[in-house]
Amino acid sequence: MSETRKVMTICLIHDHPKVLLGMKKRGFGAGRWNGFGGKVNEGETVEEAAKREMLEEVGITVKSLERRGVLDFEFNAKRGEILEVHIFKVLDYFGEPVESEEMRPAWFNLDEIPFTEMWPDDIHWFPLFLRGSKFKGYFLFGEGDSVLERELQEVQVL
Ligand code: 6OG
Repeated sequence: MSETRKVMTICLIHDHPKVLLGMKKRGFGAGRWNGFGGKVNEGETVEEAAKREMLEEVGITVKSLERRGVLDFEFNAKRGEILEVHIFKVLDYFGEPVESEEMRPAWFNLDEIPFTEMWPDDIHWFPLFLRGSKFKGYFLFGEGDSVLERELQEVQVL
């Protein structure tokens, strides 16, 4: 069976003990808290896309970032269409979070991360992200918020 891939980004700012999330106001994933990001455009590197989305969605200029995870997502109802999501930690930035048409930002204490209002994969990889690991994984989603298959491993190199 042929496979298509959409490459996407998620950027997270972890200023201990808080993490910046955004409530997605429209489109895919609306109503969930998530990091900031979107699709990688043609002619753009994944890092460039991650920085562009941070500026567009929350008004933050990213000076440096580090890739920390790559996750493949697939929906049972749409087998063969993989969302390849690259997860970055923002290391250095300037600006303050500003609400956009797409996202309403808020800082969360690490013990108050709203996992029940996030994509169901997040509860699995957030702990790895927060403790500084790099990781790779695959999640297959079924109806509603069910996860039918899940693989997640820490890696040294992505
Ligand atoms: P736009 O469609 O707004 O980008 N995204 C996911 N994030 C998590 N945690 N889990 C998923 O499981 C996701 N699927 C997509 C990637 C969509 C944004 O949502 C993220 C992008 O940051 C299925 O361009």
